[in-house]
Amino acid sequence: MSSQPTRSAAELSSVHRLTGAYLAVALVSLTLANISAIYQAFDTANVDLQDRFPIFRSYYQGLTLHGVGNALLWTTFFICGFLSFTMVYALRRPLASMRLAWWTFWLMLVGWVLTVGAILLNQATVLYTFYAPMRANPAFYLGLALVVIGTWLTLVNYVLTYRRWRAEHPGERTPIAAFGALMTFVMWTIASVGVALEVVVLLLPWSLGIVSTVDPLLARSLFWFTGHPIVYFWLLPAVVSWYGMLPRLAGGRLFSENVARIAFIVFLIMSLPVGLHHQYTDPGVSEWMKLVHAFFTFLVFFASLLTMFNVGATLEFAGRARGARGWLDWIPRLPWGEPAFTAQALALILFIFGGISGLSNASYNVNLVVHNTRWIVGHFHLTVGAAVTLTFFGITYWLVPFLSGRALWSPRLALAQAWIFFVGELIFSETLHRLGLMGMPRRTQIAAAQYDLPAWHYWFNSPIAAIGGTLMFIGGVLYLLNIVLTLTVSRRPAQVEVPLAEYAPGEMPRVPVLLDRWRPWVTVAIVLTLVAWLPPLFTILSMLSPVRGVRVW
Ligand code: HAS
Ligand code: CU1
Repeated sequence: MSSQPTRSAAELSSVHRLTGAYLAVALVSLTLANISAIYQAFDTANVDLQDRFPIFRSYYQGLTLHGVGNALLWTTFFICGFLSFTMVYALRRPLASMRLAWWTFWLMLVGWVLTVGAILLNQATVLYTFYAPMRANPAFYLGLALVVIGTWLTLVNYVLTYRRWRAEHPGERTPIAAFGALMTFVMWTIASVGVALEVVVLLLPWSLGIVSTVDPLLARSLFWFTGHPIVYFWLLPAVVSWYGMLPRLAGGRLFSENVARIAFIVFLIMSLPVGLHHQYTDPGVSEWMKLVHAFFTFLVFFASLLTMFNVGATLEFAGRARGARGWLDWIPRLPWGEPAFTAQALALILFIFGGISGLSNASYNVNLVVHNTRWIVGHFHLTVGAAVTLTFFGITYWLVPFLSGRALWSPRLALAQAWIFFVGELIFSETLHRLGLMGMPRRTQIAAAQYDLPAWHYWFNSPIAAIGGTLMFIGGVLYLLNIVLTLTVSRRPAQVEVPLAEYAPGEMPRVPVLLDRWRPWVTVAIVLTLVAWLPPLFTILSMLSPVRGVRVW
């Protein structure tokens, strides 16, 4: 170990209940969000489950629950739990304030109840992007605002924790997992200013009736200021696991800690100035600024390419350490019998395809073909739905046994679960990309739409998507089942260690000082953000055309 453990195991364990509480809310979000998943999968195949089993008031209420519950709540609560745990164990000291941490959790839970309550009561059927002028109940916006404030308080706690650690360990390099956890929250806190302004200045006063109109383009643009970097807020915790924990799960060492740091730094400085790639088709935004955001998008892509190289090399070395000699036989030598490893390895494989479709989206002219079609749905299921979610599944497979002291109820079921989800995701996303190229729209209940193309329903197209979606659904159910049975039925004690890298004193990676600094990189991030966002926001502000709200459901 680099630093002598500064605190006893008992002191570190103060974070366990907090992490468990966040995971519990994350799992409830995932469960609720995916009740409607099967409705959507079947809708692609032109089968209207909503009509036969109307548990939702409309297809779109279910779709809102799906998007908000998965993309916004399952992710955020999982991340707060997992990264708090990671900070504590990587720095080997408790959080600066457990009292603040618990207040933060309760605040976020109140936000969760308001948001989910508004959706379940059919008062916020506005989908997860909540575009104005669709107007939700104020509780929906207020709830989301509380969740965001909770993430800011989480950063405050991490920074205080980090400063104390720094005072105790002058001159030492920040362990990579803690570095990544901090990066995630620093990047996110800068990024979330956009959606905070949107909600507090525009949407909340408007939904409360304090002002009567809202400007849709301004609201959308503030949304996408946050809406692109939020995808990296979801991804970076997975990257923390790939760099900080997967190497040990695979039986090896991270190939290059410095390349890992450079990737995190690129994620920090390039995640923000790219959001206009979601608005290529929007009028009222200069074409030049769209082009600037397009080029910056190619730069942020680079951070994931570095990750691909670094994690790929790490896994190859791990396989060779297990005796592989040929070109590719390191792959079967990896610990495929270990669910915590396998789920994350399968996530990585799916992320390669998600990256490819991301690159197509980012290309200005290609985007015009795929924008607002099912292609985009295919893309984000491979990224947040697969790379991130399968990685989180893998993390749970060691974290829940560690926290509960009970061995995973069935490792074999967990392995089957990861593979079923992987195959389902492959089929589902491939088909959605194809349907998107045929013009099948997204955010649309196909089974009730007035327009339809016979080619969409050719057996190889939409029915196959429904099969893929059903496999993913089964994968989700098996995951929940295993976790619940672990917590209730499993009697064997867990034999799990936190898979953070440990180094003997002479083996520490040598890290240039600049790769362990904050101020220069945060400054670059803020400057690039201002350069990329001030001009379009000024233009939009100079030609506001506010409208009244509508309730479309
Ligand atoms: Fe995206 C739309 C561009 C990544 C999520 N994206 C979305 C939406 C979501 C989303 C949710 O430019 C829809 C938003 C909405 O509702 O409208 N995206 C990109 C690009 C990347 C990218 C260039 N997206 C993500 C990630 C997400 C995510 C990550 C969630 C976590 N995306 C776009 C664009 C749009 C968009 C446009 C707007 C489209 C439109 O018109 O609306 C890149 O960052 C991707 C980089 C990824 C790679 C892959 C690296 C691969 C790795 C795996 C290594 C594998 C190994 C294998 C080592 C370069 C690291 C190991 C081998 C073994 C054998 C185990
Ligand atoms: Cu994006």
